[in-house]
Amino acid sequence: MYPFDVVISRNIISANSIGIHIHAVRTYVTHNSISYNEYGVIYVGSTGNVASYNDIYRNSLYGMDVKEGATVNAEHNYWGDPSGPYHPTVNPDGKGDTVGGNGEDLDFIPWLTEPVGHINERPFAVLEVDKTTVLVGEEVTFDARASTDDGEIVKYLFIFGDGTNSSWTTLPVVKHNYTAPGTYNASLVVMDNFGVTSNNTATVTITVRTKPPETPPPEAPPPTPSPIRILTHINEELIRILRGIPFVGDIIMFLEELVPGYGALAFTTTCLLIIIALVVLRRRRGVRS
Ligand SMILES: [Ca+2]
Ligand SMILES: [Ca+2]
Repeated sequence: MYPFDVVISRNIISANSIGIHIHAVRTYVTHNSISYNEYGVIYVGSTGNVASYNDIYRNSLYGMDVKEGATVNAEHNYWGDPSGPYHPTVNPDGKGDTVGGNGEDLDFIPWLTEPVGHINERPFAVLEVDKTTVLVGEEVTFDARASTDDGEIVKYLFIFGDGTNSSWTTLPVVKHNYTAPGTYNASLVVMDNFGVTSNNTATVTITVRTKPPETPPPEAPPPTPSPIRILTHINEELIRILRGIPFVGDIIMFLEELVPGYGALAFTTTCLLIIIALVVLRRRRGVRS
């Protein structure tokens, strides 16, 4: 298109360092959405440019700038706010993108108070996990589906906080496991269909614990004296006493001969009543005689 060397129209130019860098050519820039770049449009050393009916907004440093004697007629653009672009002297109350120049080499007056086309909003990232405390090697599910945008979220970047990430992926749900114990701040960045990325903080803290050691075999309970052993002990004492008694001692010794060793002890309890009965019987006889 005469008198221009280049026509740039109907593009979405988003999320770059410099959206359009024009050097030594005469350009006509129209009906573009130029947003979320650091610099929207920079003209270097070329004169007679025209830029009209563009939406130029939310470029972080400059919406438009001119360098090395470049000139541009930049009337009738929307700069992100009805108050126009910010220029420190020509329009200090402008709340839109910042413009450079001296007010003549970059002529932005008049500006549009309404956008020409669609104003894209930055996406908002929301990160959710199925659990925040896991063991080493245990799988964690990271879910970005609660993220929002005015348009569409097309890519996700999960940063796991352990030095690894998912790379940009179209999958909104991914799984990851941690190989070492510790506390990890996982985060999420999402990208919309304009290529614009979220800039809100979407983090989740994951605590990873060491696997517990194999459960040791239960310790044997301390030995409790068994009733039988106590009984045996009593019996031993009893036998010692009984041995000293005339006649009774003879019976004991007879029983021990009959069933040697502990067998005799087993007998004693059973035989105790018999022995006592014999003693009592003998005494009665003694009383009678
Ligand atoms: Ca003008
Ligand atoms: Ca968007």
